[in-house]
Amino acid sequence: MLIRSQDKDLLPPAASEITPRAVWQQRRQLLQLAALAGGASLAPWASASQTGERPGKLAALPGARSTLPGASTLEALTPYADVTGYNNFYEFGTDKADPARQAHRLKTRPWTVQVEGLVGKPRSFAIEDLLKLAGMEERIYRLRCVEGWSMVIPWVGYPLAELLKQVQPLGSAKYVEFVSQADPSTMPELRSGVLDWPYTEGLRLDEAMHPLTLLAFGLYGEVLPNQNGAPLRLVVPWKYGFKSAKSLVKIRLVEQPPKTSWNLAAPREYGFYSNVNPEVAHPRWSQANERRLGEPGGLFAKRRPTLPFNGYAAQVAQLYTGMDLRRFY
Ligand SMILES: Nc1nc2c(c(=O)[nH]1)N[C@H]1C(S)=C(S)[C@@H](COP(=O)(O)O)O[C@H]1N2
Ligand SMILES: [Mo]
Repeated sequence: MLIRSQDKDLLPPAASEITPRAVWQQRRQLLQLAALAGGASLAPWASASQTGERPGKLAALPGARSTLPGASTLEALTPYADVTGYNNFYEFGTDKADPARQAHRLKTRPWTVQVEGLVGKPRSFAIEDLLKLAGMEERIYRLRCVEGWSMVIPWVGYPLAELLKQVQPLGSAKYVEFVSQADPSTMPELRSGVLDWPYTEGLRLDEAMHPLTLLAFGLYGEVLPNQNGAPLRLVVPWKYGFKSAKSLVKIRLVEQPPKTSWNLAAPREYGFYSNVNPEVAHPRWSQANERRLGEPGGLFAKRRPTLPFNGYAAQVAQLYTGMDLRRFY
């Protein structure tokens, strides 16, 4: 492995890729246990960068481990190979292996993100400026896909609120629309009518401002692989994965709920809210449990129960007080 000088201090001795994955997973668990036993001051997990994880050989993007409630978990990380090899990024094809095969075509430089709409200071941000806008944090979130599988991913990023504050949302702004890159010269599936392109998603403004809502630039201590939504994507851990739009080019503050690609494609199946909810079945399948990718046993591994709000109820349930979540699915 080529160790560039800027990366050196990220790598504790003997923790390069020569350490087999099983060993560092185990070491990480030991560190977690030690931290737990040691009590208060240490967050109960070792950050990906601290354990020397540089599994993708992409540019380093370290993040200080977040101490925010909900931004950690003791569950085992999903192996890098699954996080980067089993993806939904329909612009590059609908097979789970297509993004890893095709997304190398995505051109992530130059890259700008337009932040506009009902804001006092609309602005276009170069990716270089976005990378410096706020301190990078590492957060370990569960990602639950509406299709019934889940992963545990160490993301690197900062709260979306940090970016939104820069543009000064007006009082009339109630929702936020997120628009992904749509470049027919690099994204083969744009020729198909499988979704309305560009891929568009939306959140209520208070959801977008919630401290758990992450603007992610990296995972496993490195910049995002293209197939995971480089150079920046949304991660909303309490909602089904499709709310977390990849490769963002536009963020627009608006008064009415924006139209979203999945809701347009199948309104009965994909609502605007899409909070993870084991009690509301998808019209074609139950959402009561999930398969954790990368666990021993593969397809035959025991499925685990899906938790309300994907396990983040303590942090986010109050956003929905008084709402009928069967109606607003
Ligand atoms: N632009 C775009 N963003 C997207 C998607 C997509 O097809 N296009 N798929 C979504 C779905 S369904 C999921 S589950 C997550 C998957 O993220 P991951 O591949 O990084 O695990 O990305 C979401 N963001
Ligand atoms: Mo998904």
